[in-house]
Amino acid sequence: MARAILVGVDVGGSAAFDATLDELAQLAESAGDMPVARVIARRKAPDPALFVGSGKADEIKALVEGHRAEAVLFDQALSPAQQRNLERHLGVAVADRTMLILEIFAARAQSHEGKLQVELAQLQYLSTRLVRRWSHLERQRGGIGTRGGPGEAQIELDRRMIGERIKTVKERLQKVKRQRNTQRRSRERNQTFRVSLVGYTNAGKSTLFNALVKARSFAANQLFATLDTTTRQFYLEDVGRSVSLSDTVGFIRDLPHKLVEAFEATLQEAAEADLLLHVVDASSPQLAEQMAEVQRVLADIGAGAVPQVLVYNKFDKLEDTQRPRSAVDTLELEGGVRVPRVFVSALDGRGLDELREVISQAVAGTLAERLNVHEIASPSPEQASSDVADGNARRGQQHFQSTP
Ligand SMILES: Nc1nc2c(ncn2[C@@H]2O[C@H](COP(=O)(O)OP(=O)(O)OP(=O)(O)O)[C@@H](O)[C@H]2O)c(=O)[nH]1
Ligand SMILES: [Mg+2]
Repeated sequence: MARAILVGVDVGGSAAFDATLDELAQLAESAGDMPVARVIARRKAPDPALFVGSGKADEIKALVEGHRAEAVLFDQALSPAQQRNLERHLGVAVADRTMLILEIFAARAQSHEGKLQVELAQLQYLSTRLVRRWSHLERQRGGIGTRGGPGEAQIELDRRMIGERIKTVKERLQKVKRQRNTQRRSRERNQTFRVSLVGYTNAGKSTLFNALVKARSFAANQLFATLDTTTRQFYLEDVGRSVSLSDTVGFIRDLPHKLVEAFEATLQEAAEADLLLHVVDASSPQLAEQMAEVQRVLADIGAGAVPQVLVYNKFDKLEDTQRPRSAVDTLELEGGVRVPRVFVSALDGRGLDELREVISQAVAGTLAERLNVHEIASPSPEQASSDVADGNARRGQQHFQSTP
């Protein structure tokens, strides 16, 4: 475990800036680091050389020495030059958010395809930079490590080797993709109704997946616990047929675009689904931002038009005042689309019957009709977890018992 200093830079007062650095801390821990101090900086624009100003850089250096830290982690993306200059200035490994996400992905990938996808994303990231933190990857490629910093000639050589490796990995991925397409076509012939779980990382997708199909998918209080897609059949009594349910990789703010591209095959699962269960952590203070981020990624991967059900999970963690009066209602998304919303606790099972019923209605094609008939006032996303109208759904009269 490397002792790490966390740095967040608020550039131009961005709304997405997380002053708590809590998510960065979670990412760091998931990547195997131990955060020992947090630093916040504000700038109109990033410094081209060091990202932060030189005064701030010295402050960080003092913290590194004071805490005997081995790494400095930035919540924002660094350019290759900034990263290299910072490593020289601070004398320790410097990583940004993208790098942490890639490390977590690398540690979690299980399937052949998942591993290839992560390797490709890591190589693409590395192709523009050489960094201390991944010196093991450089050594694997025959590089000289980073003591004293690699020379320019070495960097050129490494770049050529990375380029070749990227080509090989891409070819292998193509092959896996062809196999996957064959499997998909056979599924299409079966005309299985496909449901995909999507949502922000740590929202509880795998826990919900397990609760619905009674399987044992890996669920943990870590970011990106799930990387590879798992699919199971699951029987709906109401409509007397099985549907397939897929658990997928979680989304996160500023998910690097290259990464999304690399995970295209995995995310394709979501884009081709007949129904998306968008799982949100209803107890998260960042609920609105997380939902908006997921909608953005969904649009990005071509899944914007797939019918959605919002699943407000972790109901058990909500305060009494935040609890809805009915288990099922509807919510208007940005852009005016009205979607059903179900409150559940994947952990204790509350709301799962209602969720199964909503899925059944989607399979039977009666969900849209239900939405048109019952109009309600729509709360803004900020109020989404507390301001819940009732009596909007056919069985909206079902109320949750308050917890004992
Ligand atoms: N209190 C409470 N905790 C929950 C609930 N559902 C999931 N959790 C917890 O939330 C954490 C994350 O759950 P996962 O199911 O791994 O979440 P995920 O969305 O699959 O996360 P990634 O695969 O990392 O994207 C775990 O510690 C779960 O035990 C719930 O309904 N209530
Ligand atoms: Mg998961």
